[in-house]
Amino acid sequence: MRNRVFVSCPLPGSAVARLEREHDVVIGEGPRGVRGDAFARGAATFDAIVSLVTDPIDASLLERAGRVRVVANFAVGYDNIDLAACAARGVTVTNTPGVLTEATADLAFGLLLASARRIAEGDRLVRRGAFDGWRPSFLVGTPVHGATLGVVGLGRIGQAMARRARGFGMRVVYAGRTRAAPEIEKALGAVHVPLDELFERADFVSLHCPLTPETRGLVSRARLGRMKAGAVLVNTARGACVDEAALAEALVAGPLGAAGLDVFEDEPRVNQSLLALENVVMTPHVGSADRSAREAMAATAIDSVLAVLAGQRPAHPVGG
Ligand code: 8YV
Repeated sequence: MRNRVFVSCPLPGSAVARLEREHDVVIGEGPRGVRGDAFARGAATFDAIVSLVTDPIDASLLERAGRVRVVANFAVGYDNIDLAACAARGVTVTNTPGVLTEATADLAFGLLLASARRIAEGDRLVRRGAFDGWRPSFLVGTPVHGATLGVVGLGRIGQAMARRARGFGMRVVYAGRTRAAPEIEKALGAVHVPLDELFERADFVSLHCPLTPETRGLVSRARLGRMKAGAVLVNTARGACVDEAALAEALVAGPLGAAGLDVFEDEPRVNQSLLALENVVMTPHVGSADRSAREAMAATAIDSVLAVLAGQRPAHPVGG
């Protein structure tokens, strides 16, 4: 039987064409997704939704879309989805873990290097014609080799980040809800430490945790205050894990030396005080934005929809 599927926006690759062969697909209007007219017009008729992190899936949306059986999030994070509201209506929720691990770790390490070695600042300087000759103390940055990386959340992406750090001759400490298996700790040379100690010991702190009530505001004013002078924060997880106002202050008054941010508290809005700072490198939530990762995310999300609509268990259910 053909079902009706709402796909939040056009997706890369051929996965949506595959879905269209079996079901009727309505594609939303770019970033408006479930807030757009295409969704509003068909809400009561959709059996499945492919959502983005920018689509809030809550009780009131599910009320309007009463036929929906599966919400397949085109992301590994699912903090945009009210899992309890979905469970209450028997709606299956899925995500796309695994396929974006290396891409996200690549960007996180890129932000680490760019913040430490002032790459974006140097680029801006060259472009405005301010490169007026070599000097020993010109644009000197933070050493990466031999420094300590603190990984918050040693899941798939945290581990991929730790592997990159080892390749650059860094020491790795980590903190997180769950302790990694001894063989993972051994392979990565990663030492488990309490969260506050991580902030005190690390030269670089990189966030790889989901946004949950426990991790909201995890990088608080107090924890920023515990960081080493000149330390660097990298965030490719979720903006709301960081108190952005406190971060901006710590970048101006210390102790922070720099930050590399791919995510923001109130996307797509970016805190004005961060925009004014030279020692922040910012990218617009592009952690998973490499071609193969994005095509694999689409394929994974569409496979989940096809499975649930065929009465099968999807490969990546979340929330039970
Ligand atoms: C996505 C992400 O690019 O997977 C996640 O949780 O944050 C990114 O990989 C973004 O969510 C787009 O849906």
